Amino acid sequence: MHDESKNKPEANAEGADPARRNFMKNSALAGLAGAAGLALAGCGRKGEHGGAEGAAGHDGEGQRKHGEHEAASDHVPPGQLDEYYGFWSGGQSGEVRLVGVPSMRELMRIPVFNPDFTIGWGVTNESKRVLGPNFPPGGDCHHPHMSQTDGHYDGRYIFINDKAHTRVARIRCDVMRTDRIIDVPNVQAIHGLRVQRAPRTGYVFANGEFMIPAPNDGRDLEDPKKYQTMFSAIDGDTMEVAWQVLVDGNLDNTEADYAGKYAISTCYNSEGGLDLPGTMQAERDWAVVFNIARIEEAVKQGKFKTIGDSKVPVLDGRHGSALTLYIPIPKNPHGINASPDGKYVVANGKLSPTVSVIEWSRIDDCFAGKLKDPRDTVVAEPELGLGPLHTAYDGRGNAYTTLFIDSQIAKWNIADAIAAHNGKKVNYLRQKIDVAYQPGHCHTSMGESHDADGKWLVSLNKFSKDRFLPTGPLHPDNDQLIDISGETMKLVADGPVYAEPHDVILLHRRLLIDKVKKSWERDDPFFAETVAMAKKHGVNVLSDSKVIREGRKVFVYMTSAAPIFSLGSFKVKKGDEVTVVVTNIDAVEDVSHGFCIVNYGINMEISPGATASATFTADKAGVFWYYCTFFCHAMHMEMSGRMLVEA
Ligand code: K7E
Ligand code: CUA
Ligand code: CA
Repeated sequence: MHDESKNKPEANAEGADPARRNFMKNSALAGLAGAAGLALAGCGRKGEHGGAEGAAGHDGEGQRKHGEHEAASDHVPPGQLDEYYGFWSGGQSGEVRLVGVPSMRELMRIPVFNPDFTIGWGVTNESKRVLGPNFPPGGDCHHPHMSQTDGHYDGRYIFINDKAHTRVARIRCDVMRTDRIIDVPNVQAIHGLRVQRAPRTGYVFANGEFMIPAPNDGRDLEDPKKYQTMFSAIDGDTMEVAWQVLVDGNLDNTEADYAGKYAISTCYNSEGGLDLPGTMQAERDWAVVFNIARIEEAVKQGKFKTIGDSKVPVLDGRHGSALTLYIPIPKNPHGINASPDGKYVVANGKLSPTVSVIEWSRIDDCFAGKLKDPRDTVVAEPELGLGPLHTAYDGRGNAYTTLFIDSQIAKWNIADAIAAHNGKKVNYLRQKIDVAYQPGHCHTSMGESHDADGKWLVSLNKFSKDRFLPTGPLHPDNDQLIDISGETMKLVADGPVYAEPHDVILLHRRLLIDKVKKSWERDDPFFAETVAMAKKHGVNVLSDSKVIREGRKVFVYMTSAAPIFSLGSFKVKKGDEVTVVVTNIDAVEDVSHGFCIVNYGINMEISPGATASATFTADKAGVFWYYCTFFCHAMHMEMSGRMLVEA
């Protein structure tokens, strides 16, 4: 179905056997369509190379034509810094990872929804204040997005969704730590998540994916017609849900414009189906646009209801509402991505080989009544290949769309796609490059902002299959780095990753390099509550070593300075509730300590300037050593002490 001989040398590198590529493609097709016993309607290809005849998509030719351009190197010499920081979603691991680009070196992991013993996330009181007292065992995060001001990344926060437990989290970029996690009421499974770009973030937009009864308290179980979902706007400063809009259908991915006027979400289940075939009935589902000014006005005028215990204003944005606009899109659309020039937003067809290019200004016209048919907001619908999922941009007018089933990325030109839509004989397809294998998101450097710089593209591939040494039945994902700085895309590197990064943002280091703190400030809110507790006990955490008893509660205060804890031992009684508070008074950059109590399930990281605490019940009598877990000093092994628990 596809001439593999055109593959560029890098795609034919060792291990990328064309026959296997076809196998992957066919099995993915079977998985998508076969399971439902349905053909991929509308997926017939006009030619070998998608919809464009005589395509420059024949990338072998393209490469010869522009052969001067050498692929940029991913090599970053020892001691040199990467030019970009990537925030990788950790998917069902629940964490976020900080990765250097182009080296693809992992710099840090930031626990978000997952317990993490390295830093005591889920162990320390400070983390439990973020996670909540009864935090669930993990999360499923897909979409990390940095706060913006006027369409530029502003380096304040990363926001990320948790599909598994219907939550949204915020990560502080100055200390790379999660500082807020909230539950979103009235919906189930937050999937799509984006930030308001202008005037600033502002709102964080979050899609409730699955449709449920309202309230979901046991009523209407067998009455799917009553199931519904909502679009939520969260105030990114207070982390409170500002309002919710009830929609028809479900909600998949979401995106915001560059003017601060709209958010837009894809819906793949306009049918209200309860199973796979049920969601694949309609040739078109839709993208729904949310008119932010009108919604805010409706909230002000009290045109909302509330559901159950939640106080969040819920507005009706179903068909016929003045708050929303439903734009028909083929078929089961998935990703939705705004172009960095602020003019367009592209809905990716998934079960249609097309993407739909929507012009924001025509959405203005639609809401103003100047355009009657919402479909008239679609100014191009280029055919790109099988399984378009997500689109990224280079800031030079080109778009890059992942083709899940074809295992390719299609580079296409937006202006030419619009011209072709208007009947001009132009070829919008620039190139297709093979990736290994089955890409979900792709992302370009600075590509979700006005500052899209078109240097790098990362393709987040779900399957790695034969690209790496076997790791047992579970394979790593494969993130591929592609140089997009020239006319043709060049595959530069493969990087195995633990499941499952859905999405990533690539930020120039200038956004963070001077803003990230190298030690904690003493008045940091992250541990302010713990310091306030100490103060109430008359303890100065920077200098005092004290054991304070209040009935069955014991508070143990100590400092750490390499290589000693200020308390060599402390004594409690079996059954006491013990709170250990450790303050790292080492002011030396990078001298972090850990505090682990053996056989007690306690470990916490205490970086320079930090105060950390953990509370537990001393339920075992005996001698229990505590020790430092971060190798901090030549005498690190000796950095220890004894907790004496009296029977
Ligand atoms: Cu396509 Cu959750 Cu953005 Cu996965 S989503 S790929
Ligand atoms: Cu402190 Cu090791
Ligand atoms: Ca559908």
